[in-house]
Amino acid sequence: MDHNKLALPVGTTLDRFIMRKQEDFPYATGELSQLLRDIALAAKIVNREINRSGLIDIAGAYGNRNVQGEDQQKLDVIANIRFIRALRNGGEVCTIISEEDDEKIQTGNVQGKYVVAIDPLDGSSNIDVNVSIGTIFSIYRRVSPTGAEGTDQDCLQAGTHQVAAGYVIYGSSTMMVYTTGNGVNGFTYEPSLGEFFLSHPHITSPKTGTVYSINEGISEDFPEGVKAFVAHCKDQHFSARYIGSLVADFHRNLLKGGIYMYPATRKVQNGKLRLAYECNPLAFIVEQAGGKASNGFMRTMEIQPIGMHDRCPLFIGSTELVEKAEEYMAQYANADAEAVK
Ligand code: AHM
Ligand code: MG
Repeated sequence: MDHNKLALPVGTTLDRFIMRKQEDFPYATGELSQLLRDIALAAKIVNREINRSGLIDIAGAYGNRNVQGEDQQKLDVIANIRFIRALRNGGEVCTIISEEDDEKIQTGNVQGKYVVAIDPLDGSSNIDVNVSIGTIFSIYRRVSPTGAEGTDQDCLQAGTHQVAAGYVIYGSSTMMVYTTGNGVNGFTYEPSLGEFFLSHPHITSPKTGTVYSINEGISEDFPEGVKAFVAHCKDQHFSARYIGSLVADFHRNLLKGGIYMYPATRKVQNGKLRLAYECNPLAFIVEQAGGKASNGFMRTMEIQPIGMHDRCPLFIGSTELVEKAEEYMAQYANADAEAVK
């Protein structure tokens, strides 16, 4: 009897995969590996909270208290607490930048060699309506010497200095996708085993696609270059797909081909998305998968941040589509510059 057929192998766990990758670098100390495992553990806990959120709301519907008598907290706040706790306990991270906190967070681990920028739960307006949401993270090696708290300089590095980046999508299944600069791999969560398993090895993004993702409801406020590019997409009979959850829109376009855009608008003149923990990590992933990320004029990862919560326009996805969008942006650059004066 073929025993393999009776019990099919379950595959490679995320932990094992991270360990194997570390063995490829003989001088690696294992700290980055541990840090990735810390993030995966926090993601499992957040996944559990998200899956229960409807039930918790029912239990806490009167007076905003849950069954334990604790005050209800919004899921994005809970996710923030979970990730910060995991990173603090892990010991590898000296400083964290989080979308949920104005100031940088010092973990107290002054020997930690890494800085993490994180959006603990992106797409929060979708939480209450059961639509996919995500966590996005970016990892840098600190530039200041260990032995003291992380500095502004550690936190304000251009995206090209990222050593790893990834996202977790809490969707029809939960997945973690990450890169350490050597390709992109995706892992699907198996809830009954409590493990992420390698399900999408070596993700490569199609060079082009037929999907564009943008909030067209505010198209009157778009720069002329974006209006012209969207008209081009329509001429080509592309499909419009926009969930309003960056990770979900990005993930679909990464796998199937397409472009996601959040341009500057009249209301948000630097775009809405944040460079450190939304644009740069996804830019690192898309480039590693063969795609492209730009602010319309230059490579996202080469932008020098000035503040930790800087915003930046984002055009991200299949290379040919991002390049086409950049062509239109260049063509209308003068008209757009006049319009904002
Ligand atoms: P958030 O960080 O407050 O959740 O906002 C980011 C989200 C993205 O996930 C999404 O792509 C975008 O905002 C949607 O914005 P809009 O509603 O303006 O289209
Ligand atoms: Mg966000």
